[in-house]
Amino acid sequence: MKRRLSITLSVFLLVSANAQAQSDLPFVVEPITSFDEPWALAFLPDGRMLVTEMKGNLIVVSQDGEKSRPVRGMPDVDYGGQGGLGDVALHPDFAENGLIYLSYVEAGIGGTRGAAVTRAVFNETDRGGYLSDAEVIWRQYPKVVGKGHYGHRLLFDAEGYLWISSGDRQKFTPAQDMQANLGKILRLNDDGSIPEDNPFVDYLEQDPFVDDEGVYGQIWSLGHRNTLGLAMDTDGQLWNIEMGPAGGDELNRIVRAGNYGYPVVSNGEHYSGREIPDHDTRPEFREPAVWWTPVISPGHLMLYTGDLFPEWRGDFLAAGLSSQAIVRIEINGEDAREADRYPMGARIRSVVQGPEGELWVLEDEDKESRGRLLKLTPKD
Ligand SMILES: [Ca+2]
Repeated sequence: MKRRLSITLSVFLLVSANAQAQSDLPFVVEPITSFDEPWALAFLPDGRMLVTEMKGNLIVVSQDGEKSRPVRGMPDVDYGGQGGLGDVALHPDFAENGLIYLSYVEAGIGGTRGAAVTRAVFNETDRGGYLSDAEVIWRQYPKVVGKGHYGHRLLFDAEGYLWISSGDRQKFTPAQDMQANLGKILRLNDDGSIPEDNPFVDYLEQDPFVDDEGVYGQIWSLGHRNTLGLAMDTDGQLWNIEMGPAGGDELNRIVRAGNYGYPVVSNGEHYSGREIPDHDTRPEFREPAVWWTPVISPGHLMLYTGDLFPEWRGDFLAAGLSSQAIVRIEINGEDAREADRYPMGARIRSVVQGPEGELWVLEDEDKESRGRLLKLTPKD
């Protein structure tokens, strides 16, 4: 009897703690619908959204939660571990060419895997739609065994370049290996070709011992672990947010040809307990603008530019998985700092700004996190 009372009391305290946290938030949280392990969300010009589900489905969803059937003609996705269908991005001229870009995991030979990016025309129908003219424009190289650290976020900049984050695939050293495109941030033309002004297009001339065919030309920056967020600030400067190992999540201002030091340095340590020297021991590598221990586990990064939360304009919002929060980060030139953190009570996979400046949030689906789509609007 006593025990039951204490359980009842605990539940009551939990519920009221949650209610307390919600009442402190500067926004109203409205659950719209839910998905099967959602990963990414992108707005169509008409205000509806494309949502990816890790098992391989792409769904069109309206702002009131009406979902289409899965889009047909999708790539063959290798689902498992941290991988499956990943990001979705619209071509800057989507209204004219209908092109969308999808990142996903594809299987290789001998149990290997790697991320890939396909672009295809999205054809809408009453029931959902289908992809046509699909073409794989990028692949992780090399494919390796394991199911983690794909990265594979996509971002178009104002000049129309496609940025891809490529994770280290939990293999550490590829992040410093110029013959791999793992552990890098890459800059491509919209068809996957290499921009002539990328920093390492003439890398062969710098190192005669590397393969004469390689991925050098794609590379913009290196020494990254697992970048799950890419965003431009109001000046058009690229930043990334990446998962650290045990400790040491990083927000970095990404400069041309910059080396961010992983796995040589990190403000975290290996999960095995083995130490990794901190950033301040090796000044030749670029230090993070912000780092987090304990970690926030960033799943996504966006720049807020809307009118509904005017005091947040020019700030970044990061989706927090293990931290179960949205983290607001103020940018000031080359510096940044965590300005606030909003507890959401679930692992947050992605935060995207809607057409009116409202926020659309995807929860992860894992344990108590239910894969819901949430709409956030200001509290009066
Ligand atoms: Ca360290």
